Amino acid sequence: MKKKALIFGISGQDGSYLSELLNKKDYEVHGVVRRHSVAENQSSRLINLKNIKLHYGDIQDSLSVLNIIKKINPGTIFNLAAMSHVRVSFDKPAFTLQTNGIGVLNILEILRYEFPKIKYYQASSSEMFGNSVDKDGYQRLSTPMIPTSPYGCAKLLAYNLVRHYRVAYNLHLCNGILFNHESPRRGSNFVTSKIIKTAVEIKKGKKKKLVLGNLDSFRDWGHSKDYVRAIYEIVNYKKPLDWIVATGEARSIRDLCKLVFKKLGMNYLDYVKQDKKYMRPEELKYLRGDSSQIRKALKWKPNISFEDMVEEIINYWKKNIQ
Ligand code: F7E
Repeated sequence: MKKKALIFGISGQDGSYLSELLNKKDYEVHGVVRRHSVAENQSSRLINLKNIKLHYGDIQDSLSVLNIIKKINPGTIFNLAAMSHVRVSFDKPAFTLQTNGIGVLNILEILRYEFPKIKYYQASSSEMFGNSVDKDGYQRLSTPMIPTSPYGCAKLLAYNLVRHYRVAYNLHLCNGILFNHESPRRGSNFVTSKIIKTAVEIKKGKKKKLVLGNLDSFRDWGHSKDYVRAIYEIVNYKKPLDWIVATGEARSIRDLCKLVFKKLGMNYLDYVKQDKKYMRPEELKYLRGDSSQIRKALKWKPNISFEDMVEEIINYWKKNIQ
């Protein structure tokens, strides 16, 4: 019999790459989507739709979660569902807490009472660290977690619930603390896609300026395709644990602008403007993850370099902007 996986948040960047990976590994893949008024947007990232079974549901709606799990009886659940935009979380803090925090509790309660054998992966985030950095310039599992956004606070609640339920009820629950990860499928309101898409539009004469917020924060950017491989390994490891997934390289938003505009034959200083509407009430300034644990125990490492990823996203937008 085929192994079955259920993905909450399948319509997002990581959900789409993960479903492709699971298809290749011969899983029967099920995914949960929320209703979207433009039906095409529910599945626009799901390239191989005929191999995926979609179900309507929402992690805020416990009964919908229970019914879907009962119907499918999966061996593994991946929870990638979230309100994933950090800046928007300042505008919708209660919704963010409900979805990213209580939504996770809803799934864990169902596993605890009804399905204690299911393996569970929780999409935790480097945003949980806030501005804590160890003396050597990295974040790792022992780094204090002091989030600087409602998004980070909600993710930390979920992270702690997973750790607590794992021990208290002896469940196979894992946290992957993923640092920023990008791809052509990244939404264009996240900074990598926004910079690259707008720079291509400027190059094609469709826009005159790129308006950003903080240019001097640093992020550790990897490729989503590499990170879903890590997710798969994490949940299938013999022991349920917490893991850091990162490249270990930090670059500023300014560095990214410089690189992208240069690749397109322009100077970013001629086009980039700042506006405080894109600033955050509290900014997370520096992220750089120490992923030595996963590199050693699971032999995981990123295969796609930062430069190649940027090139891939530039080519995607060049092709898709007429
Ligand atoms: O911002 C700065 C912004 O929105 C990156 C999510 O996947 O990764 C992501 O969260 C940086 C920040 O990602 C603009 O202030 C400047 O310093 O691309 P972002 P994020 O907030 O780091 C973590 C790991 C997650 O878990 C999240 O779900 O770029 N920045 N100007 C800007 N950011 C945006 N979005 N737009 C700007 O105009």
